Amino acid sequence: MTSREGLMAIAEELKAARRVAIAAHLNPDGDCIGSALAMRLILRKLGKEADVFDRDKVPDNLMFLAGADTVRPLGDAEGAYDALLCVDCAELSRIVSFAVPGQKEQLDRLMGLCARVLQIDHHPTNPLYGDVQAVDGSAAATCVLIHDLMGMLGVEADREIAECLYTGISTDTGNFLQDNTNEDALRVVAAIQHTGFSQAELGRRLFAERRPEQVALITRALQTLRYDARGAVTCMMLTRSDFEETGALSEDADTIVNFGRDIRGVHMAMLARETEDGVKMSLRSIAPYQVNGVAKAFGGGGHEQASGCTVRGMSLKDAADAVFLALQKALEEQT
Ligand SMILES: [Mn+2]
Repeated sequence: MTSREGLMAIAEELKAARRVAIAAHLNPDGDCIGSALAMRLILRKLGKEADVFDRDKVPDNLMFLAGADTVRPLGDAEGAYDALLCVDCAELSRIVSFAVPGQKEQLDRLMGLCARVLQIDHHPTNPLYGDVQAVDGSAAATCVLIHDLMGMLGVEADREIAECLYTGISTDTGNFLQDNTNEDALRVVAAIQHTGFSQAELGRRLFAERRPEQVALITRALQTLRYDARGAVTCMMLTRSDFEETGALSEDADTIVNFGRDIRGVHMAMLARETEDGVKMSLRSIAPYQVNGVAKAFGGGGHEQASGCTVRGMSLKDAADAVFLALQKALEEQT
């Protein structure tokens, strides 16, 4: 089944449904929350009941989306649903953590309430777990597929739906700066312009605005910035007390490594942060240089230009030094 055929089959199932549960993935991002909330609004326009479930809370910066305050934990699901619609979930173990006791049972319970499992996703590794699947690995975001489904359902976008779709597409393409930004993604952005949503306002909320605690954490990380002898590899560090004293959250550190990467002349960058579970490393590079080999050597993995690993049994400084040296070696080998 092509993803278009999958979407058409899902459209038919949804037209016949009265009550739909929508599942987004754990540690939710803009694309899964945007997809789930857009589907909720679309189904409500068709007179259906639709509830969104997520293991985790909607991140602060996405709470402005319509319906964000209705997202509930999986355990809250009550009564029978005609379908469970999984959006942006690359596998069932992305909906709940199978490693945490009791969570798989929660998902099993939710699936038991739902007559059918439908899935819409854009991760090429998706093992196709649903009864009906619409998986398109070439789509920039699940929200692109949601827009196509909306057309098949005969629903017109309004401002609230447009904000959800734009949030998913812009966040999954790194604000349209990543290589996955393609014609289909931009076509959807063009098609929702008439709703009058503000790209400037969304861009500010999603990409520019920072919490004061986050700025304080960035300041501390930048003070630790060091370069290798060629000025081509950078390293930054954050201690647990940096987080405690600034009041910053772990998610506030997520993009700090980019400051080290985006300096002219730098090819590879790393951020080492002390956590309860060892020293967590974020590694970045600029193509064609690759950091995933180093991540793998330290028990981690990821993409060629963005990967990570956790080093245990070493101090922050020792772990950072070891990975910093490994990056310098890797760069030599790749040059
Ligand atoms: Mn996505």
